Amino acid sequence: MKLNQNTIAELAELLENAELQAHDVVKITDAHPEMDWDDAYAIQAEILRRKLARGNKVVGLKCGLTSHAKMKQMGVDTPCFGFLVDYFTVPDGGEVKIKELIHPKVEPEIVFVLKKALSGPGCHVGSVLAATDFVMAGIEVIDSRYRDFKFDLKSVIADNCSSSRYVLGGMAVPVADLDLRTLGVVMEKNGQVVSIGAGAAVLGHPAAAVAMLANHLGARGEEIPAGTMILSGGVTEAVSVAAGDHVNLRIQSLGNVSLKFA
Ligand code: 0L1
Ligand code: MG
Repeated sequence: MKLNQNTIAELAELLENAELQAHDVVKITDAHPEMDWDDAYAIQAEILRRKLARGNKVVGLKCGLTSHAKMKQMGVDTPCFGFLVDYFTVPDGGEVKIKELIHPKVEPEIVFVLKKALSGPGCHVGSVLAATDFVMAGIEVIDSRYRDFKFDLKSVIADNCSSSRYVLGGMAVPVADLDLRTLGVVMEKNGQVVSIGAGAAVLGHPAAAVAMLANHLGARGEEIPAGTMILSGGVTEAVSVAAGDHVNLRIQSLGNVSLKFA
C-alpha cells in the first residue's frame, strides 16, 4: 500500500460526504497518483466501516464494469466490486429522489441470491450455479461521486463502484431452469426502449462475474456468505435519468421491475 491510514480515512470521508450530501468531487488519483489497488479497496472498506458505525446494514454485494459495453463506456478494462447497504434499497415500482443524488444513471442487472457460501480461489461458473438459490431482475442506479462521471479504475473502486440505489423485482427463478447467457434484457425509459442485451454480455456468463467476486474476496481471505444477494453487473451501457423519468426493465423468464425518479 502507498497511502497511510490518515490519508485513507480522509479520502473515505471526502467520498462518503460527497455521496451523502450529493455533490461531486475531482477524482482522487489526481492528488494521489501513487495509490495502488489495495489503497483503493481500503478506502472503500473505510467507507463501509463508517456506514456500519452509523447503524447501516450490508444487504448485498455488486460486481461492476463486467460487460464490454460498460468498460468501453467508462474507459476501463477490468471489473470492480463493491457493497450495498440498506438505504440503497428501493421497492419495486418505488421512487428515487433525484435531489439525493448527483447525476444518476440506470443499468439492467441479473441478480443472484446464494444458498451456499462461495469462496475462492478456484471459484468458477459451475460453483456459482451450484451455490445459487435463485436469480431475479434488478435495476441498479449508479451515481459516481466524480465530476462529469469521469474516473479511473482505482478512483471508482474507492468510491464503492458508484453504488447508490437498486431495485429488485419480477420472479425468483432457480438457475437450473435457465440459460443465463441467452436471457433477453429490454430496458425502457418513459415507454421508449433505451437498451437491449442478453446475459452473455456480462463476461460471457453472468455467473462468471460472481465467480470473479468470490476469487477477489478469496485473495483477501474472505468469502461470499450463504444468503448473499449479488448484482452481477450492468448488461448494457448505463442510461442517464432525470426527475419525472420512469424506468422499466423486462428480463426474459424473470419478469419486470421498475422505478421512477422524482
Ligand atoms: O455497476 C457498475 O457497473 C458501475 C461500476 C462503476 C463504474 C460506473 O460508475 O459506471
Ligand atoms: Mg451495476
